[in-house]
Amino acid sequence: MEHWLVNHLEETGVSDVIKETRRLASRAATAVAAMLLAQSIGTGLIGAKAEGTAAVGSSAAVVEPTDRYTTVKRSDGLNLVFPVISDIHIGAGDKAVTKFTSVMKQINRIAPHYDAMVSAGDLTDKGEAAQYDSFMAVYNSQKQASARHLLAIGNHDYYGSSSASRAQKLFMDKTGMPGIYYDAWINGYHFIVIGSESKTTNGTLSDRQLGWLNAKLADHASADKPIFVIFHQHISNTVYGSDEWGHTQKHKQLYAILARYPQVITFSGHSHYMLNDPRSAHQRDFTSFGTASVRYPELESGMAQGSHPSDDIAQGYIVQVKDKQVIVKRRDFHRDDWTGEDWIVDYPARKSAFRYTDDRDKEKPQFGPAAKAVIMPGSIRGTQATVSFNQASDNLFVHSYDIEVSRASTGKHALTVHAFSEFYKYPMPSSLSFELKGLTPDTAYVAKVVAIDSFGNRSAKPLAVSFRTAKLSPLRAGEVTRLLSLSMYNAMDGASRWLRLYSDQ
Ligand SMILES: [Ca+2]
Repeated sequence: MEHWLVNHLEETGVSDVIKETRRLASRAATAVAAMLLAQSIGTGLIGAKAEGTAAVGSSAAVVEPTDRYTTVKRSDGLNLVFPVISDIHIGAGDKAVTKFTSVMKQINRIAPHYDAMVSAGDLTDKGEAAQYDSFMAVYNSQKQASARHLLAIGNHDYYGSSSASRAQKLFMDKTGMPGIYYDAWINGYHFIVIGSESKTTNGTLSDRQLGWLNAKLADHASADKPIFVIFHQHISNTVYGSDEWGHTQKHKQLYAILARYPQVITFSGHSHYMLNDPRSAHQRDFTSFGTASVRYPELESGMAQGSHPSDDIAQGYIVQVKDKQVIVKRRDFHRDDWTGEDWIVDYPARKSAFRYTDDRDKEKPQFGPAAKAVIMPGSIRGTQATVSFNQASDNLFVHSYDIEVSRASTGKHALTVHAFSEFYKYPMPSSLSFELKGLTPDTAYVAKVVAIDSFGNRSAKPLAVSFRTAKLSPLRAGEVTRLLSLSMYNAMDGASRWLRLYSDQ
């Protein structure tokens, strides 16, 4: 198959690809590698024809100038500047267009001369033609015309079409992208965009695409220079959010292909998990960054505050590339400001020098000497009370708290509340309050508050407070009147029609 392809390419006169093919073939040590190589060539150049669809492929392979590998210096001394955003979800409410417009304008102000714009998928909420039109209307009016544009497809971009191939064609027709996977060289740096091939939430990658990626990565790969790989779904078991929202179909194969190149930097979205958390930068065999979301943020489920912080939040990155460093600057677009320290990847890339490893933080959070937990005055009822406490601090990041409530007499566990530190608020509140519900009346309890950092380290010394729930007593007349009028108010809609609230009683 491989020889046939080479012959075919010779006949069609694609000489630089033949050269590249032979170079790669000479490096292919195993039959598996040779197979991947053959697949990669097939996909990159004739895949669309072979597949019977125009929905995949690369336009960059044969049209780039011969000096595309040479680093180009910008006038400001940097080698490359590019914003990375994702999860714009045009169509998800009126706010989507407003926020996208505002983000693009802000980017133009803070990065007035970027070399490329990167978006890691979910351009639209339902992948409908009209949503793409809205997206492109904003994009074309705000984009920097001299820059390159690298847009990835996300699972939501599939939702409006009757088949995957139709969705892919619509994506390409509307955005002008050459495929759902393609590569580009910009200022001498290699960008590779890969794309899920179906609407599945966890992503779908074919062996063909993985083979193509495998071959593309080898093209002039050097530990001196980053290779930027962009896709929608995080690879499972990498960045923050990848455990709940990661790509799980061929994540091991994808990971293994990327793991051969410590200089790789990936950008992925999908989870909408906020980039404040240090786990949004991840290094094990290469570097990964979670890109949060322009449209709306999301966080872990099972927490007291719910998993959707303010809808107004919008985040992304501005990336600066120097000779020996890539600097990833975190942007809170909603605050029009940077957030957290910049993330830095050093080159030449060496795994031993990685800063953002899974085990980077062993230091426990701790409460300050004056910190305390109290029961809010007047909050005690028969079955509940409200605890309030001062926030802890950490060398890196206090992510959340466990509030453990147990019976004072027996020590028996009664309730655990998991709660965010509300790191998504600015400024972060210095103290937090939570209702402790479902308790037994007239019972003594102890509530202990444990602080937890992003890496699971728990404060050694919890804050503790003792309290006793109230005895249940008959309602007083005034209280009955208040509760009744409140219920009646809630039972009528704006047109004063009685709702069904009482009809089932
Ligand atoms: Ca820590």
